[in-house]
Amino acid sequence: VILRRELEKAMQKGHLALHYQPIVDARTSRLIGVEALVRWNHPKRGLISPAVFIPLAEQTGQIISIGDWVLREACANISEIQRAAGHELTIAVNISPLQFARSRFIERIESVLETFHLPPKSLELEVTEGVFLEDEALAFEVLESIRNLGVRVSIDDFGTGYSSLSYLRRLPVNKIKIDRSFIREITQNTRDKAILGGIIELAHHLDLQVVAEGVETAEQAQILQQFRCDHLQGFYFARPMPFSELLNYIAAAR
Ligand code: G
Ligand code: G
Ligand code: MN
Ligand code: NA
Repeated sequence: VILRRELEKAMQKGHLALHYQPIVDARTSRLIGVEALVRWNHPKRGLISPAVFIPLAEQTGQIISIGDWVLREACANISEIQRAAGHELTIAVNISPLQFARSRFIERIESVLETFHLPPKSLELEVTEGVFLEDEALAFEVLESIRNLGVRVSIDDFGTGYSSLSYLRRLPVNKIKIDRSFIREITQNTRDKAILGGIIELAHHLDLQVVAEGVETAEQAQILQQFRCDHLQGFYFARPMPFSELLNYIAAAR
């Protein structure tokens, strides 16, 4: 209960911030997008991870207002990010199942795109397989509406949920993000490597793009490149960083 009030205060006082993690093309290492990751800058406790306060916010319902803020903030920053890069980039925003199921979600997206004059394809929504748990038919409907807007959708943490690969066939999404637990041991574990290769090949047969998360070493990046993984994200390339740092990073990479 204390934390709930604290989180309320954090939002009012502007203590939430977005960090951005670069996502690169697997072949060229060129920057193709960034993922927005929320942080709580607590005056006493320092930086608090979303892994701590997002589950809390989901319990209290505060995820709705936090999610709205994250979406607006990310969209407010994107044109400056694109200007710094000198080319179009995608900004990926994590969407919690509760946000997704809300009746006015699509209108929120439309209104934010309009406010910031954004081309819809600049925005990507990352949803987990959790969005299908509550009301599968509704989830498919929302995904269709998002697709009709021209906004992209990726399945985050792919492989950790309940869905099977054959389920993928029916999903109106553009991309899967393979969970980092599948990447961690690919250099030592031939089974993990085989699974990874299989997922990538199948996704490509279904015309889905593939991002690998949690890439930490050059060896992992090389294997993923051999498997024709499209995009890579992880500490090997860059850590999540504040907006101002991202602009410096982009300037240095050009
Ligand atoms: O940034 P970090 O790796 O600590 O993120 C931890 C978890 O919090 C991840 O699962 C990530 O998807 C989630 N997360 C980060 N930012 C957001 C956000 O803005 N909204 C939601 N719903 N989840 C987020
Ligand atoms: O669930 P989601 O994929 O949105 O989570 C993103 C989280 O993964 C962020 O908290 C981010 O800090 C973390 N992350 C990003 N790259 C790496 C990496 O290379 N290794 C590890 N261990 N975590 C990473
Ligand atoms: Mn994510
Ligand atoms: Na993820």
